[in-house]
Amino acid sequence: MKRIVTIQDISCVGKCSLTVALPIISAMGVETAIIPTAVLSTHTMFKNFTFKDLTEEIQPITRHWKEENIDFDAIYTGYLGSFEQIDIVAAMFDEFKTDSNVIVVDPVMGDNGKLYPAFDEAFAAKMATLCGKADIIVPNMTEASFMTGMEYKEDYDEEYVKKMLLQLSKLGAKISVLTGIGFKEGTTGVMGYDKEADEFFYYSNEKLPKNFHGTGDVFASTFVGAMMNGMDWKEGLKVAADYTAECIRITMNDKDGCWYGVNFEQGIPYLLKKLGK
Ligand code: PXL
Repeated sequence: MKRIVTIQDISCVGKCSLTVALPIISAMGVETAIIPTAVLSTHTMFKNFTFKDLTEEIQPITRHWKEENIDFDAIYTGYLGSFEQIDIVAAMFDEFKTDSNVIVVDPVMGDNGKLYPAFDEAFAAKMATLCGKADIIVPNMTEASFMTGMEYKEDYDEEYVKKMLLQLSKLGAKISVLTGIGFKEGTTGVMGYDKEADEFFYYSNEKLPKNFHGTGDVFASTFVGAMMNGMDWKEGLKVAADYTAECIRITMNDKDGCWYGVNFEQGIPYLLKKLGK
């Protein structure tokens, strides 16, 4: 069985970060180790959330793992809370990188042209350095624009997206993926660029008329799980995009669907079918 580690916060209520990554990747038949970087009562879109930083636990945890000779087929990072955490995670990449494992960085920082409350431009510049140490990065247009200095646009064409991917690839990762990209009314999708193969790849779905929090985490987790099931990055993107769309569909059809996250749990059978399980 493959084993991955995912490094991000645990928002106790909110269906994002670890409460999404752990169940989804585990359900895909992949052992999922975690490093919780902080404990929050909810994600930061709620008011008055509590926050306990766990930065000082990260190095003791990884040091113990080294003593136990534990290694990982993938290292996947999501929401990180501070400059110091990024430095520690970067050092952890150096320690746990092997010739065969894959490092995926989702530089979770914002959406719809704005950074989340905890972040500023200096943090985005720091996150760009972590992206430089990854094999694959999966920002949305907002995060990419803050990391590349390119303008955030809602109205863009294929040429602009390709230009942004080329800029992203200069940060250092082999494969750069932009999420939430639609070229036609009523569609949304992902475009990736493999700089060694000099190849672009685009895949789209119907754009559903509602946005939910945590869909980026559902997408990135599924993408990592799909690659751990033997899919290449392009197949992985398709499965992740399809499952994310299905989760939104299920949530919209649920009259009790909540505002703060998607019903990814009820989409698990769909996901497993996609994997042929
Ligand atoms: O879904 C991304 C995310 C993860 N973790 C925390 C968040 C957010 C988005 O707002 O607040 C704590």
